[in-house]
Amino acid sequence: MEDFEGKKAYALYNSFSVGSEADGYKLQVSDFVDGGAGDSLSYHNAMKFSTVDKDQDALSGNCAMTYSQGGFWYNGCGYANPTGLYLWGKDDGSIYIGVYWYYWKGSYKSLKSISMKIRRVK
Ligand SMILES: [Ca+2]
Repeated sequence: MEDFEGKKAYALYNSFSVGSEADGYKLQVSDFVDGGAGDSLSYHNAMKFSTVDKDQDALSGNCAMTYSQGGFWYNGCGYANPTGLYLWGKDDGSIYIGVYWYYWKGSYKSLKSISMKIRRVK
């Protein structure tokens, strides 16, 4: 991930998998290794994938609709929001709608980019 000042960091998870459609695309993530970004994804472990029109989060309301504005494995709601609104580095004023990774820059500060890369291990 990268911020608008050109700083970069990453978070590595040695175990990552996504369940079937029937299982709500449930996330299984563990074995975090810090690349400077901190661990914002473990909070989302064992959550199903939610979107505006498919609420499978742990909040009584709908995270994707009310706060995060994206699709993700929302819990109640999230410490990571890579598919949030693109706010060009602006602070979103504590409404949690931007692209953020909480344990790196907080949940108000929107990042320039977050990408997820997955590779098979033996
Ligand atoms: Ca909900």
